[in-house]
Amino acid sequence: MLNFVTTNPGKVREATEYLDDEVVQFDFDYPEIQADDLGAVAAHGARSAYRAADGPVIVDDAGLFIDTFDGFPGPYSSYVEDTVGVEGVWRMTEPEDDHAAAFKTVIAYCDGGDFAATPEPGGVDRGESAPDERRGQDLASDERGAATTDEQVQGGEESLPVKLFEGRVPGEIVAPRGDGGFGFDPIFEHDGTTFAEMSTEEKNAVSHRGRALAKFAEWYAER
Ligand code: ITT
Ligand code: NA
Repeated sequence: MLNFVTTNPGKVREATEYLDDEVVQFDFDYPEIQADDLGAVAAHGARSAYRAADGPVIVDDAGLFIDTFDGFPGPYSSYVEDTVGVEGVWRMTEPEDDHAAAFKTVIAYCDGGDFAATPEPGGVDRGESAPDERRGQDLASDERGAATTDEQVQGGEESLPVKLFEGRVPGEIVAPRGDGGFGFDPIFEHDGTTFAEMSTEEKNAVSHRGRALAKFAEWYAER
């Protein structure tokens, strides 16, 4: 059994499609550190949640990055959804010439152990990934990557190893369409369709979370 640490049932629905293991929503509002780095937020969340949970945990920290605003709202997406709102983000972007954006997510996994003995998955996206996804791949395949080594030497709570998996999807900010999905899905268009117009399966096949989950699921199957 895998605990998905989130207050967002939409994320759990998406994860369930990927994992053979039972995925349970662990509704634990972990303290989100102020950081402009999704990986750092997710890693910190996974460590604090692991201490409160019974078994392995994943935390997924995501954000909407709008090019013309230099990536805003990015790590502050949750706050912006609550304040400006989804429709408001569309109105902010509409007058701009460039509507390009991306969703990104980082999944952080923690089970109290280290990862040295777990084989890396062979060839997920290998050779055909965009620069950003390659970075995700490298991050995921570095068993003692930035989020673990540096923090391990500090000892204490921060010594719990965490493994990170990234996903990214490019798109455009558009006027809201569709009733599916959650969050900013109605204003995020990918290949002519908003995420809110897609089924969970269709969204997973192209989404940031789908990509990160695919990498995670392949690795987790070996664990
Ligand atoms: P947890 O932190 O409890 O998991 P959350 O919904 O706050 O739930 P995030 O901080 O990762 O999750 O998400 C930041 C914001 O981005 C939040 O407003 C989400 O609704 C939105 N978001 C995340 N993933 C999304 C997706 O796949 N589609 C649309 N919006 C998404
Ligand atoms: Na959050």
